[in-house]
Amino acid sequence: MITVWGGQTSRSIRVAWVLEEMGLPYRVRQVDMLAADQDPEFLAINPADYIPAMQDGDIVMVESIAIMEYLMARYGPTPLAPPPHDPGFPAYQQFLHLGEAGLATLMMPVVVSRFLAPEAERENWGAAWCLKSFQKRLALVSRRLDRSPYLAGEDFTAADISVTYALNLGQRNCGIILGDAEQAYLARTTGRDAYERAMQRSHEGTGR
Ligand SMILES: N[C@@H](CCC(=O)N[C@@H](CS)C(=O)NCC(=O)O)C(=O)O
Repeated sequence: MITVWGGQTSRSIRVAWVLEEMGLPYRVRQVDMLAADQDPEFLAINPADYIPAMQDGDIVMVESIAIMEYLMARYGPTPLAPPPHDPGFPAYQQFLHLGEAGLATLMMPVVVSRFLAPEAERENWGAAWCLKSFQKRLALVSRRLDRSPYLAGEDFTAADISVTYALNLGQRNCGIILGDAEQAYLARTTGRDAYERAMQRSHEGTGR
């Protein structure tokens, strides 16, 4: 049984969503990131102390996009990952990684500055730069959505799972304002049954 270490509002939702889309059995082990240093079971899984982590038998992995790629490669084929000669493959590959490396990662300095930094350090140049970069990079998503309903083309793929998380994070925690096309896109992706189930399972989870 695959175990996903994480929680409902974290990047572990990407992993649970892939598992739901693929119909694979799994359990969610919730991690309270504000008390993770008192969770030795979790620290044994990821001593670097961040989520998500995934355990599949003897295999333990971190990094949400790498975990998604592992699951799709090992338990696929799946329409979530178009094959290399599919016309949608280059866009798929780009947006799969843009969702984390190009977008969600930029939100971390913004989130920690807003919610965790001492009062005097909340407004800072670095976080403002990250926010501006995120907004500029959104142009890539917008341009693509002008041309097709999903990021790889006509069909929903794991690139949409990756970017949906980033857009939700920006909107929910960082004051990013999305246009109508991006809002309609989020309604399409998060309207999927597999997303609903992943959210539900991640919320219920299993305790410590
Ligand atoms: N690039 C990593 C980022 C992981 C990450 O930043 N996770 C957040 C929660 S969504 C976290 O655990 N933050 C706490 C920390 O890094 O100390 C991934 O995609 O998995």
